Parts: sequence; structure tokens; C-alpha cells
Amino acid sequence: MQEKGKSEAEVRRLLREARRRDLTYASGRILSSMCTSPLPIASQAFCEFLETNLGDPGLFQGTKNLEREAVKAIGSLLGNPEAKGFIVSGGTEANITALFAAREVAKVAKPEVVLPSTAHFSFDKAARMLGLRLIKAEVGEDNTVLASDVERKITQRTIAIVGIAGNTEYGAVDDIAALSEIALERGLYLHVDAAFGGFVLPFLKELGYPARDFDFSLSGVCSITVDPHKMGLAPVPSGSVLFREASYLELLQVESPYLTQPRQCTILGTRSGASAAAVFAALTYLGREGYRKVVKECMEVTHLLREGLLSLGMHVPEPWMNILVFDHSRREAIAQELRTRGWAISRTRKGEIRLVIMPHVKKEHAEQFLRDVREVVKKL
Ligand code: 0PR
Repeated sequence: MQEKGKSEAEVRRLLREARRRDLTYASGRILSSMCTSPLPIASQAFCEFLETNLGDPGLFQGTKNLEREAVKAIGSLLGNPEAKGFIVSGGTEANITALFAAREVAKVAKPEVVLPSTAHFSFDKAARMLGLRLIKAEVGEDNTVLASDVERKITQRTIAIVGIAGNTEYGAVDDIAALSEIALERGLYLHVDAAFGGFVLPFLKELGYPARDFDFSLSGVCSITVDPHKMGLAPVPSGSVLFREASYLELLQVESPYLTQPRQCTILGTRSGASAAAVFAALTYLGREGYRKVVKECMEVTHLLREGLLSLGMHVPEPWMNILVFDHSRREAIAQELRTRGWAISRTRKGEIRLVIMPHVKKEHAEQFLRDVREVVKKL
């Protein structure tokens, strides 16, 4: 650190310079991210609550109440307004918290968790931290887990099973109803990772798209991860983890005697109330109607892209939600050329080209993308 500070103008200039090197969602060129520009009202709320700390909620009772309201609204979206939980930093913290609870429920030696092989890498982190062994179950052609394989992999040591509602690579939704049955039969904890799908599936269903059940309406589901900083249009960092019953939270408690609350259940200690305020603002401003419209528009752009890619000779499976993958015998060359042309795209582990159609991807961006793909294919 330098001895003397610089002027405000100089600091701002340095910040602007750094920011100019970033890609922006507004450009419409980011087709690889599950995040997007937050709603203006959520960004404003975030800034206004910057100094709040929900690690010491007695000092910020108003903010704590916004967190409770936000959790209640997400719970009602997920079929259980009584669900208890927290606004957290994102899907990783949410998944770690859920598996922590599952481990504390079971108290089994050498605990194992059976989860789909498509699970996000946050579970690998959770497993290493919590001393869990992950048993990965096979997925079928449609990229959803084979419930029969999950069942086969359950042992005396299994403490939990995990299902994914909107997996990272394909947006595929596991048969959570079948997993719920297995969990109930075997007396196992079931966690659902709906980090991405939680703000998509309820609205897809209302829009008449096929959408599988995945939430607390299935009685075996014990906890759910849903990220407001993905399709919830809240700023990073905003995740959430909800539990069917408050008793799960009690298992996470540590004593925090010198704070305004005697016990704490979150992984983080000092934690931002800005996220809670921003999530509350986004949910309250948009309501179900607003989110339905967001999802409708994303799906329209998704289908526009699919039709266009099909007409260019790509192999494009029917998408589960606003995540589209496509394939072609010359996919390496196509991916490379699209990147050279400034498109941020990603690849699945199998090698398909993957697009996440977030709200910043508008019809005109999709049309430009298709024009570029057409030119790239012509030159092959
Ligand atoms: N669960 C699922 C199903 C996810 O897709 C992700 C993240 C997580 C959990 C973990 O969430 P956090 O990253 O909030 O902790 N999925 C994307 C990924 O890691 C997130 C992402 C976001 C990727 C923005 C790229 C990007 O630009 O692939």
C-alpha cells in the first residue's frame, strides 16, 4: 500500500479503467453466465443497505425482517411459506449449509451422499469440508439422474440424496418426485439444488411449458437451494437455502453469547444485509407476474435460437429451460470462431456448445448470434 492516498478523481479513473476491460451483460455477448444485470431497484436497495450486518441481527432488526420476508416469499414460491432459512452468498454456501444439516441429522460414521454425476462442483467442495464421500449416480440420455441407480447406490452409510432442478450444463430437471419417494421409504434426507431452476420452473409451469415438480410440495424434500443472483435478478452475492422445518437449522447452531442473538446458524458470521434487502426488493417489485414475464421472454429467445440453429444444420435437443446446447461435427472450429467474434460461450463436458439465455440476451442479440453462426458455418 502506498503512503499517501490518491484523489477521488484518480481512484475513480482507475476503477473505470479496470471496468472497461470487463465484458458487460448489456452488450448481449455473454451467453455463458447464469448471472445477469440486477434489477435497478435491487441494486439501489443493495447500496442503501451496504453497512448492515445480519451476523448481528439485533442491531439491524429492520433488515432482519426483510430477510424473513424474502425467505417467506421464496418459501411460498416453493410450496411452503413456513420454510425457514437464509439469504446467503450463493449456491455454493447454500449447498454446503444443506449438506451440513443432513450430516448433523444422521450422525453416521464415514457418511456418504448419493447425487447425480451432473451435480455442480460446489458439492465437491462441501464434501471435502464436511468429510462426506460423494457417490455419483448415473444419468440417462436426457441428462437426468437414474432413480434406479440412486437406489442401488444407497448403503448403511448414506446420509442424504441430492436431486437437481435445472442442472448447470443442460438445465435438466431430475425426477425429484421419484427421489422424494426413495427418501421417504429409506428415511433419508433429500436436498434439491434449484440454484438456477428455482426462479424458472414455477413460472414455466404457469406459462404452460412442461415442468417437473421439484419443491416442498413433494413431502420427501428437506431443503432447497435457490439463487436470487441467477434468475432472481438480484445482485451478486445473493443465494438462499430453505429448510422444510426449523429443527434442521437448530442442528447448525453455535453459541454466539456476546452478540445480539445468542446462537447463530449460518456458515458466515458477519454477513451482508444488502443481499437480503436487494432480494426483498426484487421479489416485491416483480411479484409472480413480473418473474413470469422474465421467464417468458427468456424462453422466447431460447426457442428463436433453437429454430435458427436447427435451420443451420445443428443438432439442438429440446431445452428444459433457458439453457440451450447445440452440436455439430465441426463444433471445435465453430466454438473457436464464435469466441473470436466476441461471443462468450461455454462447452459442456461432452463438448456441446452451451448457451444460457439470461434476461440480458435480447432478440436482437440472438439474431446477431445466428447471423454469425451462419457465416461461420459457411466458411467451414
Ligand atoms: N448449483 C448449481 C446448479 C449451479 O449451476 C451453480 C453455479 C451452483 C450450485 C453454485 O452457485 P454459486 O456459483 O452461486 O455458488 N453455476 C454456475 C457455474 O459455476 C454459475 C456461474 C455464474 C457460471 C456466472 C458462470 C458465470 O459467469 O457454472
